[in-house]
Amino acid sequence: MATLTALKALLVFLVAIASALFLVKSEDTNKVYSPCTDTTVQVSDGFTFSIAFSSRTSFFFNSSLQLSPCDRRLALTGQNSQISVFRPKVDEISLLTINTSSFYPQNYGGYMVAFAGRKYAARSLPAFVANNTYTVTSFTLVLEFKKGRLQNLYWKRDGCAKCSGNSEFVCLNNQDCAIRTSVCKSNGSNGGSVDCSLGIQLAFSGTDKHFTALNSWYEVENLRQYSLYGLYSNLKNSLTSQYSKIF
Ligand SMILES: *[C@@H]1O[C@H](CO)[C@@H](O)[C@H](O)[C@H]1NC(C)=O
Ligand SMILES: *[C@@H]1O[C@H](CO)[C@@H](O)[C@H](O)[C@H]1NC(C)=O
Ligand SMILES: *[C@@H]1O[C@H](CO)[C@@H](O)[C@H](O)[C@H]1NC(C)=O
Ligand SMILES: CC(=O)N[C@H]1CO[C@H](CO)[C@@H](O)[C@@H]1O
Repeated sequence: MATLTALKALLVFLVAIASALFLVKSEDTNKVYSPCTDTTVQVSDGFTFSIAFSSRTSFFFNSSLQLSPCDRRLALTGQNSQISVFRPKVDEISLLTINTSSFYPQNYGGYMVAFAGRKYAARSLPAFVANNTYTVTSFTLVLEFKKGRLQNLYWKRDGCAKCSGNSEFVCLNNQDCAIRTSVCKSNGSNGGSVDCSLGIQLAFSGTDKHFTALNSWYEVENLRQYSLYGLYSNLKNSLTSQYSKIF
């Protein structure tokens, strides 16, 4: 009886250690939840950044200088724009989705910019998403860190590798594979049956605040950019297999 009690105690102890290890491993130590505040992160922290949708010109101050949407001089809030906030885990491969069943990017200027930080403000170049003729649904965004601080955000293009051989697709500027907006549900009652929701594949590169290398970018590159869509069941039907379904 005594040994049984001891065994039970040992088990409880082991379980406690196991959950403590688990907690340590998955703990999010980043207390910054605003995309317009500076922070430094480590692997397994959450990291908050944002994507703004607006016209291309609205991301430029005085028509020439591209500023972060966090910069008040842009006055994006006074414009026709929308903001989405995300908090992915650092160095974890994530696929962000923006459902366009009630949000039409073409009605908000049709371009997007990813951004985070204030004093160390980083922003991507504006990427074309949609107008009444074309919609781009697949993107890869690389978040580059140095000692845990975000340095750069950039769109990684694949030169339309997935675009050839389908007449409903058009390669825009040798970089984005676009579908005709007229076949998208997001073109309202004039539209077609395709769910043209946006998929944004994230990848992390550089180093975290303990100089640990962030490797998810290499994983994405080696797996090939779009193979991951198949792992996400709700997107499998909407982003990739839909294409073969309708053509
Ligand atoms: C805006 O740009 C013009 C010419 O490009 C320049 O003369 C002017 O000083 C700029 N204004 C500001 C506030 O930077
Ligand atoms: C978007 O939302 C609609 C309606 O809620 C849903 O039917 C559709 O599957 C969603 N698309 C994605 C990609 O999650
Ligand atoms: C839509 O965007 C494409 C690519 O940027 C451009 O070539 C085309 O002229 C645009 N169409 C309209 C109606 O704005
Ligand atoms: C809601 C919406 O974006 N409707 C557009 C559907 O496509 C036609 C042209 O193909 C546009 O004129 C509509 O504005």
